[in-house]
Amino acid sequence: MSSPRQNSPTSKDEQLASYRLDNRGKVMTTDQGIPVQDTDNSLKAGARGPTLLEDFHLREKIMRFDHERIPERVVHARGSGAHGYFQVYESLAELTCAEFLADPSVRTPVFVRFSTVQGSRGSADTVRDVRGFATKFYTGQGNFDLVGNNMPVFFIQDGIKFPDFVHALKPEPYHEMPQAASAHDSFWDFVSLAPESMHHVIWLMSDRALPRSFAMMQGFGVHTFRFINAQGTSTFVKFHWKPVLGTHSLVWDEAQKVAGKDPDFNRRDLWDSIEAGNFPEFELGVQLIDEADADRFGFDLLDVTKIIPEEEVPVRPIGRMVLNRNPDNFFAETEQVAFCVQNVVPGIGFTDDPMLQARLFSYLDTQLTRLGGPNFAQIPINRPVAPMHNHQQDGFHADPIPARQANYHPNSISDGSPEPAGDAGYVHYPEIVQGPKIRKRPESFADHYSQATMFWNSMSDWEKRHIVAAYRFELGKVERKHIRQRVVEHLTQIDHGLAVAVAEGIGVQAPAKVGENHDRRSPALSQANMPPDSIKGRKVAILVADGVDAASVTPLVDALRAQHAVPELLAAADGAVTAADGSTLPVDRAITTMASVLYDAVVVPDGVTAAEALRADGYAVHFVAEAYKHAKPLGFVGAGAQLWTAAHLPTGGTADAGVVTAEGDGLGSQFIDAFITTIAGHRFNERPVDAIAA
Ligand code: HDE
Repeated sequence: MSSPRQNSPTSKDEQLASYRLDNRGKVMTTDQGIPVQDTDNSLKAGARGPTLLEDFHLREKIMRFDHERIPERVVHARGSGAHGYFQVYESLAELTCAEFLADPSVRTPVFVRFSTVQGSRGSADTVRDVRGFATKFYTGQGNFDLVGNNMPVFFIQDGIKFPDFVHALKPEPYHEMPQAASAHDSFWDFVSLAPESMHHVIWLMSDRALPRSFAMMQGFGVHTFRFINAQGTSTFVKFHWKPVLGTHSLVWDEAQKVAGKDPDFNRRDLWDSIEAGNFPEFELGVQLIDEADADRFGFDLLDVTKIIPEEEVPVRPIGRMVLNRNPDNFFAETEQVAFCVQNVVPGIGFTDDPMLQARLFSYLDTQLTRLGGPNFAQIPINRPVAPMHNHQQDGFHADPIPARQANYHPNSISDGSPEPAGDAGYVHYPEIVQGPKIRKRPESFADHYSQATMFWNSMSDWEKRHIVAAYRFELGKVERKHIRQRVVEHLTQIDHGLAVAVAEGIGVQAPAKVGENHDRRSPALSQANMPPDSIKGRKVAILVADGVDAASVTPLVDALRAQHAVPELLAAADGAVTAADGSTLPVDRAITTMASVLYDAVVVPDGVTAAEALRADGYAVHFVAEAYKHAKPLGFVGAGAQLWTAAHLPTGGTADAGVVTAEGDGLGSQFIDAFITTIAGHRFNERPVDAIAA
């Protein structure tokens, strides 16, 4: 069954449709197609007697159940997928011979999987972590997999260190704790012994590690790739995904609570948005660098711990991706999709980045264990829409039936077919390489701190506060003091003030100052510089009780819905409330089944009786206080303002930031407009919230 608001099906949708299984109105059979008499009672010798081995349905049913699990991904185990399409704005033929980037009229089908890195398949969505952002483009020239993250750098410079890094990051091997968290000794031990990680670690300590939604985070190809055009000219390229809804984050206390209240928070948001027709959209952009210019940056483009600041090389928007269909089945699609970094189409090539090179092996290799053999490309979600012909054969689960033909090349039995395409096929960029075989890191990879400093310098005050708090939280969970100390010794190389602020919170010696902060910054890195966006997909809780003023609810609900936000009425019990004018307002959720952390904004409407009932309900008062603490937009209408007082919220100056009020004579469009603008502002981190007990 497809989603209600799906656009016209892509070639991939059509291909997948032929594999769709529809059981409705059908007779139950065994895997062999034999009709089943009864699936609730096993075959026994007498109703109370022993079960008979003869019962082939019982044996098959239990056998299939016993083998339902496959190994979860060794990293990025927890993920959520969506179908959609990508369309280029204008031909990029002068840069690349990739056909899907040449024709603006072509909609290339895509399947995207967003993921966390550390946690197991069943772990919570809102942990502090990097998010995977992997896209499979089903192009007419075969599959192109852009397997990126929501942060533009990586922890290590050489893929050979990846197993060590992941072992240190994952739960510690003696007791398998902690789950889905970097706040433990082995992670901080490793990163403090591998200073190349410092740039990525500061990103991880920032709010970028807590995306509000998969549709509100950036994506990056991370490595430098190549575009190669028809003349064989290569241009270095960095890929960027920019979310149309803007880049927005949760705050850490909120993220931790969401992990308990709704561990599926990001997954649910993605699913619900697509079902509601609020399709997540991303713009694909590229930074293009002539190979001849590659040396001008003061760092190495092959070093994956570095970014090219957008102010130095602007991101050129090249196309748009829309995610408009939820998968039909989680296992068949999201779990079995096999992204492989090696999957590139003509016109896109690799560089010598040693991380990229190691990945070219790993992704192909890991699927053998994960998907049970070499034929994983035949699983429907992995099949290209481009035709597939070669002499690779057999192995577990081989689908096609090569019909009476030669299985080698060259041959004369099948007219020599299939024939390689020659230069019309994929041509590896003929880079000239030479050098002694050595295990060495180039000198150009040696600077581990200056871009971490640039990131720190580029943050607003509240972003800096969040970063310091994150280091303090994480290091506060590290048992060994010498590891904490070693980390702050690195931080002082980034910024002395940062190191001192962190040291003060974790009971270690403040390190000495080593050199001056270079004061370079890249404003594009700060979320504070990203302008407010639409309120599409934002969830708004409206707290109601009997006696609520319907006139301060209904127009607001209508206005929010018109902007594709998701207002919900919450009351002490599910069902409906009776408004002051005697009308009935349906309740969407009982307040006790939800929490403020599951909403972006909260409104308390007018109505004296309702406000009195709400202020006597500790859950409702806490709801308001917590939303305030988490810097969320709040709206109080008329008597609803009693909740502000009951929650002991401060007033005046920055305390009022993001709080919209209206007098009790109904809802003017002024309140609605102001509230909508406030929701678009997302969070008001300048509020003084330390004293709020929530
Ligand atoms: Fe991965 N990574 N990775 N990685 N990675 C995997 O492949 C690996 C790296 C990324 O939704 C695995 O199919 C090595 C960077 C994403 O299915 C595995 C190295 C970036 C996903 C693997 C890296 C990523 C993976 C596990 C160092 C950002 C999830 C299952 C050389 C550019 C894809 C799988 C999905 C998954 C190996 C580093 C992103 C084990 C060896 C850098 C988004 O093959």
